[in-house]
Amino acid sequence: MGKLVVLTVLGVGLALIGERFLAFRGKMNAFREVEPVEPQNCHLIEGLENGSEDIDILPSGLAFISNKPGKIFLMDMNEQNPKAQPLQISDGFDKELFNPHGISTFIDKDHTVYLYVVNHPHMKSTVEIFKFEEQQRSLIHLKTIKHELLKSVNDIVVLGPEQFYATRDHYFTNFFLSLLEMLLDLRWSYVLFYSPREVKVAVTGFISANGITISLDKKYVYVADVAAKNIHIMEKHNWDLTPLKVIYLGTFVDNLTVDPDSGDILAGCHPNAMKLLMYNPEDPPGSEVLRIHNALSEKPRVSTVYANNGSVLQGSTVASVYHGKILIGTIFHKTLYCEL
Ligand SMILES: *[C@@H]1O[C@H](CO)[C@@H](O)[C@H](O)[C@H]1NC(C)=O
Ligand SMILES: CC(=O)N[C@H]1CO[C@H](CO)[C@@H](O)[C@@H]1O
Repeated sequence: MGKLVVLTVLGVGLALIGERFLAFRGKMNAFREVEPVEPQNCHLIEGLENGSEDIDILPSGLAFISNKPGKIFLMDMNEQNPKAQPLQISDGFDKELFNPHGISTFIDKDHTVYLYVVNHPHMKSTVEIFKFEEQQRSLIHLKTIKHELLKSVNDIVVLGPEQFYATRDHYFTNFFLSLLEMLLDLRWSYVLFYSPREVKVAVTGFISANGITISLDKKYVYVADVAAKNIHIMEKHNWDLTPLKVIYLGTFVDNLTVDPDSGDILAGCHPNAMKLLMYNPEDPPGSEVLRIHNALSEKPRVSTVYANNGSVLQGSTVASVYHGKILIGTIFHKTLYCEL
């Protein structure tokens, strides 16, 4: 009898998982093709062929680009033909294990630039703080932040010295449980607030919270829920986040940045995520960059800045603009520069 119950429960469980998997596959838009959209004068950036997951551009036009084999590159967006150069990284932490993901910059009162980098050494999550030395083109490692709530961290946005929001993209750290979590739409993924004095979950309820950024006036926080294909807009009161609205984009939204001129949100997206999971060089995953105009207004408008079927750029994760120029990064592929 007991066995029968177990089998029944198992059967129902499997059926449920199968149903969810089919729904999930449907949601993955396996066959969605994109109409090509290309701004003017696009070219690929030399030396950034293995992915450039996250990009953050300083008000001065210096772009930091995090890259797969444990490197951070610098590029000056003011140059006619910008080139990417790897930054020297100081000793004092385990460079062999450096596995950079989301990055965020912070400039203090004395104009010193700090770079905060989400690091995944041995599948754990830490946040590394570096001081940027512009003359030497180097990063001086200052500190490693660890905390039990800092798990499966995807991206961060720095608000002040050692104060940031970080997204946790899935709740379970075990691979199969995290897959199940996504299939079952558990929405246990969250945004964490970190400061030396207090660490807390600021807001929860995401299937998979990914990119995070803040509005130009620092009053609103934008979070991409990649599996839900939307962007959550939240109002910031002290460190609390109050959900305001959700903008559905219908594509897998990865990382977010803000246009420093207009305040528009730029979203690096995966138009056909299934092709990312089942990579086929003959039919590669495409790229898509969307601009959300007036995100805070009653009727935000969404336009396509860039779209490609993978023949030029595969698996776009992030797009960052600087006065009429755009840099588009990818998970494992190339990096594209265009004029808008
Ligand atoms: C992608 O688009 C290019 C031209 O825009 C076309 O030549 C190519 O066949 C397309 N590739 C796929 C896999 O559809
Ligand atoms: C800033 C940010 O969210 N970076 C992420 C961009 O997307 C890739 C792929 O999901 C993540 O691994 C990065 O952490």
